Amino acid sequence: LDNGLALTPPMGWLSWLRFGCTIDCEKQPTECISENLIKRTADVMASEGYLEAGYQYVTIDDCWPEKKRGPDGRLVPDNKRFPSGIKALSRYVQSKGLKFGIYEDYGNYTCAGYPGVLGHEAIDVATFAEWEVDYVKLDGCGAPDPDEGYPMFGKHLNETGRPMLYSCSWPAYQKHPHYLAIAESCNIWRNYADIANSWHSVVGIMKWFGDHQDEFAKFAGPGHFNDPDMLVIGNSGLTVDQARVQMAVWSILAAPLIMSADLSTMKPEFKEILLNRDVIAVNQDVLGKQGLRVWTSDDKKQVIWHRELEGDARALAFVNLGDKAIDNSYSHEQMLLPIQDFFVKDLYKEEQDQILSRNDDFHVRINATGVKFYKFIPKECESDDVSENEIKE
Ligand code: A2G
Repeated sequence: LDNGLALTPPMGWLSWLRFGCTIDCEKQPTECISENLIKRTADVMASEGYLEAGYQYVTIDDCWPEKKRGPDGRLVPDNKRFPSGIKALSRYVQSKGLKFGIYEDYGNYTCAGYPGVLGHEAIDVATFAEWEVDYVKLDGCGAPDPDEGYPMFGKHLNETGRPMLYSCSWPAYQKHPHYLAIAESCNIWRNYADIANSWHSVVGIMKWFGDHQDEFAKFAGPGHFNDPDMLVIGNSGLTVDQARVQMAVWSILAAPLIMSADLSTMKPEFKEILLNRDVIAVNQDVLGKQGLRVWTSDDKKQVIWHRELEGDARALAFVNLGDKAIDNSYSHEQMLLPIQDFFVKDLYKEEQDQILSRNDDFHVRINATGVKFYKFIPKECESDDVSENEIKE
């Protein structure tokens, strides 16, 4: 969508994966979907380096409104959980230098049974603009005709004159999505099933994105990106190695980097992954070109992902899906690299910078259910990234 937003994949936080539809604030005061949760999250994002690293949007997913609209037909937030109202909350979030997002569904009800948009398009969009919302996720449970509804809702958004990033769940509810139309109407769009708090789920999404990449990778670019769903990193379901895999592959995919964890109890080893500047720089590369799965071993356990970056550089993720460490060498051809010399930087900084000659294979050792993630910079067009003397010996 050409609205000036999401020129690189949006980064932020969304409540769903971690907090779901927890609504009993008496029993679960720190877990429930409430203004306290959003404020607490915004505070940490602004004060602990997330905003500085690029994470900007704080978005409430499902289960925020009252079950019934107000007498004027407007959506109203649950008055126990959002006593100050949404406008005050968006102001609070914005006062921290962050941006504020909200969720609705293009059906009669949201997936969790809260009021949906059907028949209320104009008034809901006007309400969001009045609340100074910066980001709208529009889900698709019970959507009668997504091909008509999503562009129409987008037109309403546009007519408010307020820039609101438009996140569509449109293709996730279709067998044969019309990606050209989707990319014209939406800034980001969910292609596939919801992510869950497990390695199994992350592996399933990576496999699906690889298997189907020819259908939609080409529609990614500045202003419009495919969305494989939230980062699981920081929750119980992924080990540190597995979290590095998700962060690397999501960066190759030019995917939105949307966290969904309790930032106030985030362990340092996961925070370090989420804040890795070199990895984020791959995700945020200005070309906005989505990377591809370029090689899979016969036993399907080794996978190479490859993304083209500005300045003819490439990011390559060597993923080990198996439960034993791998030692292997790969040819330029397997890695889909042109036959030339490269500077190679390990983006998780376990290894020293190295040089790969045009005549050599590239040797990689990968932990079980882990990744090695490198940037390959063509040697002739030496960049500021790596200078000769940085590469000692
Ligand atoms: O509703 C759907 O399952 C959403 N999926 C999920 O992300 C979450 O918003 C949930 C809330 O009830 C898609 O948007 C594809």
